[in-house]
Amino acid sequence: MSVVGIDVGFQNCYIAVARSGGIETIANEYSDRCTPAWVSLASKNRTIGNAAKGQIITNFKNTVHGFKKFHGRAFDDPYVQGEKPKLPYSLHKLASGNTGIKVRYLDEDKVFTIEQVTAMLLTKLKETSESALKKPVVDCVISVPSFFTDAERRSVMDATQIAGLNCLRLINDTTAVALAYGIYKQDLPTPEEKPRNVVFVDLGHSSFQVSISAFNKGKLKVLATAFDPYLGGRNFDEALVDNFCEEFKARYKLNVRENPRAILRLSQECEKLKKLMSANCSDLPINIECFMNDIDVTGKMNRVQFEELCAPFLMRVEAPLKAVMEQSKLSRDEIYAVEVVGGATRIPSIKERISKFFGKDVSTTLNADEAVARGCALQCAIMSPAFKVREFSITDVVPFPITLRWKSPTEDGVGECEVYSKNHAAPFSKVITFHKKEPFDLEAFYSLPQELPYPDIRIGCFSVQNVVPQPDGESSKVKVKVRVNVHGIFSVSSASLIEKQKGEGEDVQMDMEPTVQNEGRPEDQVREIGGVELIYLFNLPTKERVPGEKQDPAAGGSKPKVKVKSTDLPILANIIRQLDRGVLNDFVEYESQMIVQDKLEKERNDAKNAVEEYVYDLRDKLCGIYEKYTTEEDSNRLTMMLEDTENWLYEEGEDQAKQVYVDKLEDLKRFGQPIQDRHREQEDRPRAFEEMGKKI
Ligand code: ATP
Ligand code: K
Ligand code: MG
Repeated sequence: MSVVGIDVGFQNCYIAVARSGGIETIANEYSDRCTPAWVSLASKNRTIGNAAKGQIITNFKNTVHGFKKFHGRAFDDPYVQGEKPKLPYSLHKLASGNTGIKVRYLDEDKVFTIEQVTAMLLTKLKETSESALKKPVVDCVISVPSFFTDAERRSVMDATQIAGLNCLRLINDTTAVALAYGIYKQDLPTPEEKPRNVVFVDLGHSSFQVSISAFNKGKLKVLATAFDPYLGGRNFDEALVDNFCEEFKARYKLNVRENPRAILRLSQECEKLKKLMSANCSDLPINIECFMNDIDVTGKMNRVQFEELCAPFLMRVEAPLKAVMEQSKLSRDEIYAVEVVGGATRIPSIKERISKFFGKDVSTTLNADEAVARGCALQCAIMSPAFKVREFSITDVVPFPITLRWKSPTEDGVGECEVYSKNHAAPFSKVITFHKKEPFDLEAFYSLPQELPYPDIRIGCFSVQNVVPQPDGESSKVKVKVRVNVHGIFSVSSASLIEKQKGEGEDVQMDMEPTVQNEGRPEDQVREIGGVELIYLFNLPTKERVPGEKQDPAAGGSKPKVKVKSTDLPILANIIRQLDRGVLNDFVEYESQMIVQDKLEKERNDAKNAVEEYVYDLRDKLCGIYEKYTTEEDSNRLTMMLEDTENWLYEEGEDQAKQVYVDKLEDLKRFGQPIQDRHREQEDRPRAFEEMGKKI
């Protein structure tokens, strides 16, 4: 079983793994611990990560990046529409209404779903982990922003499945960081003592997340989260790009906006400039040669100007800090530390603002780039039976309140109940008891539209089927279990019809409460809402309860023993924006075909490179060390052959099947090998004599 944690960032991905020595962040084949979230499609293969980023100028229409926030989004979503004109590649409205990505791949126009694109990236990250661990990787923990809704989380889960990964938990970025912070701390307060409250701030490329966690020995409880889903390092890059577009228009009469390549180059340079300004206050230059129309451009900026330019974004730092403090009901002196991570927290004025708000210096004890991935790997290690990890339980929160609504033709009106309040503990299951005579629908939605990062408040509709009245015509008791699972995803997970058994008195109470021990807050145990009971069932911080597991009504002890018959009811779920399950399976298959295609293309290229290398190597040696092992005539003939092959490689031989290159190499070797052999023999002879000498 593999223990792998993956931070899939909007811009940068990191992988951490557990090895006997502990948790380690691993490097990819470029010796880079960061793999860019880029995917490039081409006529023969895909390139992913660092290599894809290298394609941005030459193949910009088919090089996809900045796609993380298209998960679970409708094409018509204002965010998607806002991004569209900024992207060098095309977006496409899928039949489902979801956002697709249109590219040319294998010389065909193709539309990929966002799940497929993320799966491509995950395939790369999976391969990187596999080559580091030298074994297949399936199990992993992956991070998502804490503000990701159900639709977004489900979409990421589907991507992991397409990539052949088994995601044990989707963990919130800031929760992963909290785990990475807390698990090694030896001096945490005991469970009886007042907890240590720590604020975690993550400002990445696309978003700003803040959370407060309360730590005691062996556990952390997230108290509150707040966010600005649209504030990140990219806003600062964009502000710089806008600034220089204006400047270059005035100075050089260049319409940069009309040239996607130029915009891409300018963005890269602006990001570099932004990073340099984090370390320098003085004027810094930006120089781009042959920028457009053969014109070289230059510009400059210093930190004061930068801060002025970005003032509207800097101003947005405070609101989430304020919101998280208000929700936690803590005062500033109850905050033990403010830990910051994420690349964009390196901007000095961001740090200043955070530290000013809390009235204390921010701590940077965690690795700003790798803490999320490390937290993911730690969570994976905790969940893995193969690893022994210090007990550490995590209780996370529900980011947006969730409400259930139902109607029935015989019941007048609509019933409604908020099943999860904001910051409710998660994962968490509850049982709701209905009194119904016929099947009914439960519609789940987010009850505070103004808090959601997108306009669609729906989660899904769950139809509880096969409900029938009691034999006496009365309503039946239907127990419905709802839960927010370990990934932070809501569902109506099971339903059962409770029947009174024959021979029981009318006054005998049916079991009102499941007998499973309630670990929730006691005051929440039972609530009556419009004739609907809401029972908080249990709160299992890390492990999921087996779905459909039966409770034993006799185990309660204090309750009268009542005979009831419980029948499981099927639930038909219609989830918003979810990929069709059949289509998902096709995508799994298609991803593996693409992996094979990439592998074949790599082998073909390797075979071609082998011919090329052989040509250069042999030609050099023919005029050098091989000279005395061949006749002039043979040497000339072979040199001619090599030259022909070189020319062939640039023309007809540029794009051939693997076997053609293999055969070509064989041809050359028929002439080259004997020379090589004679050379080796000669080299080996003195050595052989030496050996013999030793023996004698
Ligand atoms: P997200 O968390 O939004 O999904 P991400 O995880 O990919 O995005 P990070 O890797 O945490 O983002 O941060 C990347 C951002 O940090 C980029 O905008 C990058 O330019 C910025 N950044 C990195 N180093 C510096 C620096 N020294 N000064 C300023 N900004 C920096
Ligand atoms: K990251
Ligand atoms: Mg991040």
